[in-house]
Amino acid sequence: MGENPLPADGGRRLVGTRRLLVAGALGVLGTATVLAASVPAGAAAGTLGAAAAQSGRYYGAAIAAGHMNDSTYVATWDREFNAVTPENEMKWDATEPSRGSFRFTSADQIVSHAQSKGMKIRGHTLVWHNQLPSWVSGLSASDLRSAMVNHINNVMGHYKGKIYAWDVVNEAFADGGAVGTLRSSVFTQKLGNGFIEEAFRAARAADPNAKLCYNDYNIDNATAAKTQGVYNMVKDFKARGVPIDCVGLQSHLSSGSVPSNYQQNIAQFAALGVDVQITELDIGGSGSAQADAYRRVTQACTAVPRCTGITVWGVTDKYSWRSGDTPLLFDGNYNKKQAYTAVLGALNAATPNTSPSPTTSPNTSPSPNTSPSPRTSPSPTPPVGGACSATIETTNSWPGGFQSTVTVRAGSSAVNGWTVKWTWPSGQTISSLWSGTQSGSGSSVTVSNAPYNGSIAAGSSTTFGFTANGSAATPSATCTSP
Ligand code: G2I
Repeated sequence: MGENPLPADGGRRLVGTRRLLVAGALGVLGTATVLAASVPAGAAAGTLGAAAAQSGRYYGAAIAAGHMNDSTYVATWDREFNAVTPENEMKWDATEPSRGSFRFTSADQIVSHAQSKGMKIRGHTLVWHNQLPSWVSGLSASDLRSAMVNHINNVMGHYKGKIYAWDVVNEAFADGGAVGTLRSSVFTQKLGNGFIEEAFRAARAADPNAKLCYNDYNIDNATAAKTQGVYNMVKDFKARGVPIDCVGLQSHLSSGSVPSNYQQNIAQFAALGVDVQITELDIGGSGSAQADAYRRVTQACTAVPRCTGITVWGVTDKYSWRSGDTPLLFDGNYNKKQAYTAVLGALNAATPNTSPSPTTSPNTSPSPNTSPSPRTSPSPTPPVGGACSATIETTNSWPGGFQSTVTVRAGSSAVNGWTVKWTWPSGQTISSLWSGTQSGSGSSVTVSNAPYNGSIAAGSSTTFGFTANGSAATPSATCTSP
């Protein structure tokens, strides 16, 4: 794979040497410059976001909440970019450091700022072997499956309706080996290769309006084995109706290493019926060589209608994860580099994107989950007053099956342990259940809390979920607490 300068682990070895220059007392948040408004026909736009918007695309940057006290950082983000990806704040170790307890403070900081500026937000990332909290690796297979689905439900649920596209699974393919080889991870070891599909199905149910992406590095060269593996997976998902809407090319590159078939690569993925996004672009180098490489990547995206946007992996070289390579568009003093001018010119030269893609993939086959199915009304809310109550909501359905989320809510006092019961009206059977413990069989269902979600504060709630065979139903459920 000649195009990528990074080691086989995606370059994370570089991270140890990376210097996180924490912005010191640079003052309060900058007064944000309002996102550039639309550009009159014929005029060249003066910022990356406004230039990209002319052809219906976005231009984003990875942002770290820890740098938001640097007013120039925030001002540059606000002025130039109309999209954002939280660099680390939505990862599993950040959002669920211990099982079942979720923390969104840092990610929320980025999301609310982005929303206040009308930016698109990319969610990064739900299932990845890296930046995983240590408790995940100790789980049994069934526990891991339930933890993965629960993680997806909670993180996507928290941001439901706010995220343009989610990197559902990140970097699952191996760098060497035969086409289609997955990297060995806790997910492949315990769940098998089907974990990717399981994650995408759960993700569609959790937020039917977010685009669901597979994201990876070293898949920039159209003919490389790793690229072909991802290509085959996407093709297979589309053929079988597994929900997938986009492929993210991370594109951590260096000057002179942009593959000659880079545009063809974007086009070949797009031809499978998915969007393509350049998700983590940075190109090591300087001067005109770096500018040329950035120009080529930009032109490759704008030449393919379904390449919907570009995100650079940081604003300034100062805070880049590979700052020694000076790979970004602004130098350490926030000066525009030659690469910046090249990108702006290429975006301004793009012809309008005439075929904006639908938010999620159209329903192309009768298979489950190819498109969001409307949520049905939840079961009637039982009176709260007792120790706890439970409501069942259908979150997805397909011919012969459905998926539900059950919300268990504590009444006016805290609950320590709960049991939810209901009766199926017409022969439904549960096929898999997560974040709860099922007992009994037949038409009467009994589910008690999992070891980690039995305690619910007064007035708060927790959820468990399941998939079932039969036609979607929302029977009323009872909840008892010892
Ligand atoms: O490795 C580059 C990127 C490859 N694709 C997936 C991306 O999520 C990944 O991003 C990088 C972040 O840019 C780094 O900022 O992922 C690294 C971790 O895999 C991030 O580095 C971590 C450091 O390892 C931690 O020591 C540090 O506490 O950043 C953390 C927060 O600054």
